[in-house]
Amino acid sequence: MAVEDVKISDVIIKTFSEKLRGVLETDVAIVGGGPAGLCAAYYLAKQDYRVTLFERKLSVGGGMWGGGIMFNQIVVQKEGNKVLEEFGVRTVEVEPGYYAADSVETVTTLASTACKAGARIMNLFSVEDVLTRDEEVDGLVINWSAVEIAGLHVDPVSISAKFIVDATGHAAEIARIIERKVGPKLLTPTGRVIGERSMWADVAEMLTLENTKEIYPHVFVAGMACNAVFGGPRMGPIFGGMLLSGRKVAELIGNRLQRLTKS
Ligand code: 48F
Repeated sequence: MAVEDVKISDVIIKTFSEKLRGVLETDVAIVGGGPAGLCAAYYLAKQDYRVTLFERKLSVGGGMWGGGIMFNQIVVQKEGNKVLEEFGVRTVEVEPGYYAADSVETVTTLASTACKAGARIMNLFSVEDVLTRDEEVDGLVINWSAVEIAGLHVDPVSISAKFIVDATGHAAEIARIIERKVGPKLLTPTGRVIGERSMWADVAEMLTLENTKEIYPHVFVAGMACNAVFGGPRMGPIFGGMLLSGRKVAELIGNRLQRLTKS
């Protein structure tokens, strides 16, 4: 059967418009499609919540593709390995307690599993602001990354979300937007983003998980952004903390959504 060029366009425009309209109201909006964001998306979608993940770049995966110094291998510890096993990523215990995985297999499996569980992944979108009612954050302001990159003067659109996850990595962009625009009212010791410290993998892994929490009413932080917000160290190419943080934020928000449904 011959295919008509204009019909191909029509199918794309029709289905994408439906997809975009479908994310206007979401239970959880995740900003950033690195390992923490992808993991959070999967565990929330698995609980049947409406989850939308916005990723600025063409591809999701964040800092995982390149492993360490572009050697496309990642390392996780025992707890992180259990998460990878749940996703079906193949790992090898190279030294006791040090598991290695192929970074490309890991990213693609996390993304595919999150999509198949029902998470909607919107790549090429940048979150440029939060939506506020007085001081309450109840959504996000989104625009095409191409608009941002080209510096075009084009207005964004908004989406509403019951909960938001800042999984933007080192930049902690959502926390910084709230600090700048709403005020120094983050749930950190100073009310501000404290800023990431130098490399110390052991402490960083522990603190990433410990600091996966609510940083402003209805706004949570996950992954490397936890360390930027709460002043934890960075950790290099060990990714267990990212995966466990994504799973933890999904549990925390899942509990809150459950309480909302009951009340
Ligand atoms: O940086 P990233 O991979 O964050 P993560 O999930 O994992 C951190 C590790 O990759 C690594 C590490 C582990 O040892 O230290 O750095 O915490 O992924 C963050 C994603 O968020 C996107 C960005 O393009 C990246 O893919 N992002 C950042 N700001 C925005 C955004 C924004 N405003 N809107 C949309 N996407």
